[in-house]
Amino acid sequence: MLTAEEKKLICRFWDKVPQKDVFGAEALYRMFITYPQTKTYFPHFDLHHGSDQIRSHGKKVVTALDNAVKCLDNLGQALSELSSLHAYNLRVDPVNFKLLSQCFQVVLAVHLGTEYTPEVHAAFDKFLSAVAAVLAEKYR
Ligand code: HNI
Repeated sequence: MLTAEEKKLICRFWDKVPQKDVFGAEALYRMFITYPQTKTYFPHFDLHHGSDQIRSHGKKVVTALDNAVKCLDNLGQALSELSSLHAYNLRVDPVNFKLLSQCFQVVLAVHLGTEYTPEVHAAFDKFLSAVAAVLAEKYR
């Protein structure tokens, strides 16, 4: 459960994050390089750095996160369709959500430096865990 203080931190921070689409693509690329097993879900993608598919998918992921930040009080409903998609159609092993979350946080830390304070880091980590929990909740 996110506290009221954490929700405030997440919203304030997310508002200030520049070029979110680029960050989404960078997080995906990092995931593919650091955890190559994640590439198995994207056999139909060109996984080279900066490819159109990585850029466009990065944008989709970030748009979903943006929507989630706007619905922190009701993540389950906000992500319900995506949860069904990942569980029933894509069948992504839920361990992978943690991997993408971690990569996304590295991207934020690299680009935002001191603005990504330990408090923001902690709140954002909790937020991404909550998103991952919703995306994985229909697996059983
Ligand atoms: Ni995920 C499609 C959001 C984690 C594999 N994913 C999507 C779409 C969104 C999305 C949005 C596009 C849906 C649509 O077209 O209707 N994915 C998210 C979010 C997270 C996440 C918010 C976690 C924070 N997805 C992951 C992970 C994997 C993953 C960790 C696998 C390693 N996702 C996929 C695949 C697709 C996908 C595969 C379909 C891609 C395509 O276009 O064919």
